[in-house]
Amino acid sequence: MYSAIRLTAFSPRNSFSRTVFSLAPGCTLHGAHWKYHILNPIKGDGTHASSVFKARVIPDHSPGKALEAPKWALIKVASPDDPTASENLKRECNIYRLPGVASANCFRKLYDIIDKNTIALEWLDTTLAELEYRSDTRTYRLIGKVLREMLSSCVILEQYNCVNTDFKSANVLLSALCFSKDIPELQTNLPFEEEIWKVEIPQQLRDLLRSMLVINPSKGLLPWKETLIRSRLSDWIKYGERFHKLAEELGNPGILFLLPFDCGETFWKEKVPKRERDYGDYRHFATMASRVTKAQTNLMDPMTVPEQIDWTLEQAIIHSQPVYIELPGDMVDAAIIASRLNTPISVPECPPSPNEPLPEVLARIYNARQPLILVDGECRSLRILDEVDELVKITGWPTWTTVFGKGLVNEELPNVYGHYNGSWGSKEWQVYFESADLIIALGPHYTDTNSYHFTTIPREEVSVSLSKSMVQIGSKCYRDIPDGFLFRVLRSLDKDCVPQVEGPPRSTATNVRAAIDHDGALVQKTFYSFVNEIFRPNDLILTETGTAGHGGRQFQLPPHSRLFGPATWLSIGYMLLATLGAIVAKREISQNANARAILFIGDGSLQMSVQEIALAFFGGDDEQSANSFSARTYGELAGIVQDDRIQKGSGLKVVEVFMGQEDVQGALLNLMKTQIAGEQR
Ligand SMILES: Cc1ncc(C[n+]2csc(CCOP(=O)(O)OP(=O)(O)O)c2C)c(N)n1
Repeated sequence: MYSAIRLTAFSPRNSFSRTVFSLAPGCTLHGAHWKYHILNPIKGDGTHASSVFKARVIPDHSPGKALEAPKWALIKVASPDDPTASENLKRECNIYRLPGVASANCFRKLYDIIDKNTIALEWLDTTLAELEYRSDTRTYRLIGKVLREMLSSCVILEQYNCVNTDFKSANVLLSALCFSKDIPELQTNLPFEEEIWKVEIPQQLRDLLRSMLVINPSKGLLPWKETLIRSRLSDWIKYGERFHKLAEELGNPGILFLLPFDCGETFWKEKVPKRERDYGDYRHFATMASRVTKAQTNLMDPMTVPEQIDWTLEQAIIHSQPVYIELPGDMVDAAIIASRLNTPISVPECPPSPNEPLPEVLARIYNARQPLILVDGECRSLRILDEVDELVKITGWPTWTTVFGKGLVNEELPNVYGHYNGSWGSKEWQVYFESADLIIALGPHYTDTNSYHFTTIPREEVSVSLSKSMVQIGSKCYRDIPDGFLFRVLRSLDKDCVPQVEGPPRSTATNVRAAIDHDGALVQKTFYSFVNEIFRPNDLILTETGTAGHGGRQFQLPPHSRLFGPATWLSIGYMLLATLGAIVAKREISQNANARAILFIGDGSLQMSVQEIALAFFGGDDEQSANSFSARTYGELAGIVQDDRIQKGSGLKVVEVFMGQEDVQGALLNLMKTQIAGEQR
């Protein structure tokens, strides 16, 4: 783990020397790894026997020197006239070079020994002495980290029979990542006791700082007295619930030390930082999400944020399931290291399982007499659309989609019939479907909306279903099947053994436009076929819950277009926002500023999120009033569809169409009739 808290290797000294040896800003030092361009001298805390400078590191690109260079370094120079300072610098180097110290994150890195009086060290932005205490969770976390790094350093030094005799806040170096982006101005260092009484902090924190941060070199680390621990223990028990809450919030039981026992309720409510406050527990959302996510993470610590985000996204990619990343309010402006962005998230490959039912599936295919393929919506998240396309083309078998699967196969292929709507569609299709002896169901998603109230789910005994990590043949389930099963089926398939079959007649494409009465009112039954002609390849087409979602099932989609319709939860108001998001993504991915998204939405649903239309105005180059249309008849709609502003214009276009209040079709009509009958009883 990258840590940005470093301790300096201490430099024991017999006397202080005030002789300062100076380097001129602008001069360049040559080290074994890099060159160092001196910028300016650094003012220390007055206790150092050597001079220090900030330097810019000049990378060395010559062969064999490809070591990744940091941006800055600190140059430390001992005066050549001061033998004690030189001796101290030498000792300091020896300590930095101890293998345990050199490899530990808690010590500053030694970059180069330039000569016997000059060394180059890692640059860190500030020290603990310069950091202003704030009563917030980030400061508490920082204290926890400082303590951890300090104690780790003691353990490492102990291996070499060394102790750090120079613990002080000016020697605890911090990177800007540890705290707020604003590094405070240098402040005068007052003696510790005076300093901590200047800020309002819980008594426990004072105790902690006194015992842990201020080390008396002659006495070492002072342990708490047994009597003190006894008295605190009863408090810890008394305030157990508060402790538990804070420990949960801050992710560390170390908060035990910080619990303010000696202050009243007001202090607890107003001063102790806790996200919960009086506004309720924000983590309820994370808890709720935990039921439907594959992985969750809570971004509490800037040091670990990049790894946490990458891991969580990796889980989403591996499992194709939702994940939840929790971003506490006080982390929004935290700086983090961005270097991981250079490496794409890689997903480990799974070897095929020896128990997967490849022979069984192939046998079903070769022996089929009346087969069909049913493409459902999960194929997209299974990332098998190329394989689905190949299977549909290789077999030439009759292929239907579910509602959710619509748009996932090329509807212009001769063996693709469109979406299967059971008893609401062609009788010949229904007969073929219900008497099929093999249905290859790809990416099934059997909700009531997606299966015409469960009436179009294939019979289990004739089905071969491919889901995430599962293959089901009849009633037998094969679990833990690695991704790529359909790919392996295709590679093993002997094309000459695939039976050629005759499907039912395709629907005769009637010329809807010609059959429509020009002056007639717009009706659900023919509206969707009528507007179909506005679609072009690559369009995004979205249909909101309600009549629009049902009607959109009739669209015949051009190649490479995508249809997003309601398939499961159907929350009205969602599709408008989805349209705005989808078109932004589409334009970015396709690098085509003219890519189009077409939304069909009822007036009821529109009201849920209509204000967001304001967003869509950004990027439009025409006057909006010139882009609003309305139609009540097919004649009016035909004129609008042909209008150049619709055909060629850019920006948002709104076409308002009017239809009867109880004008519904298909499965929705049944629902409405049942509802009306129920209300009349
Ligand atoms: C948040 C939410 N509330 C209620 C519903 C139930 N619901 C489904 S469709 C619909 C009517 C939508 O009206 P409109 O958008 O005008 O569509 P249409 O009348 O054309 O079907 C309602 C209330 C829902 N799906 N989601």
